[in-house]
Amino acid sequence: MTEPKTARRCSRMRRLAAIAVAATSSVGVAACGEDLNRTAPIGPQKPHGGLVTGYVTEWEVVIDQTSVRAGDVTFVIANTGSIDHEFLIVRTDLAVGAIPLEGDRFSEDNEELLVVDEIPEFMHGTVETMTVELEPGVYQVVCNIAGHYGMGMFQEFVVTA
Ligand SMILES: [Cu+2]
Repeated sequence: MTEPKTARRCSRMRRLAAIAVAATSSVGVAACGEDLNRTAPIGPQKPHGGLVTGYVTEWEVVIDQTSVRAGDVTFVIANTGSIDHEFLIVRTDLAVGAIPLEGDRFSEDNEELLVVDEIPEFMHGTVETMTVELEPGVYQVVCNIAGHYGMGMFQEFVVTA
């Protein structure tokens, strides 16, 4: 039977379409849904990953959900402040806000953390989007421009299996 193969491909397309829908506005994706329902009577699987929207400003990082399931996670982040900021995803078991500073920022070479990905410094009044595949773990989303982490630009972020 070729049905499982079709379902798998469809599921992947649905996930990609879901991200596109969330990140932009609306695109029709009905065709796959019917197919999937027919081959998977227990109902469509919840897609992994997700969409996180938020903003950076003086002096905080705010996101609309602090926990998502592992997978492709799209961040849509606005800089609503009056100066430039950046948005780093850091995997670490260090307590939120407690990454040791060297001077006025933390070392991104610190062995106790891993900068998984980042939206580099971007202008106030602009919005940036980044999609990153995240494994289960504890992360912090932060700004590490000189002085900013110490001023409070961090937020815990958890990825579950
Ligand atoms: Cu900043």
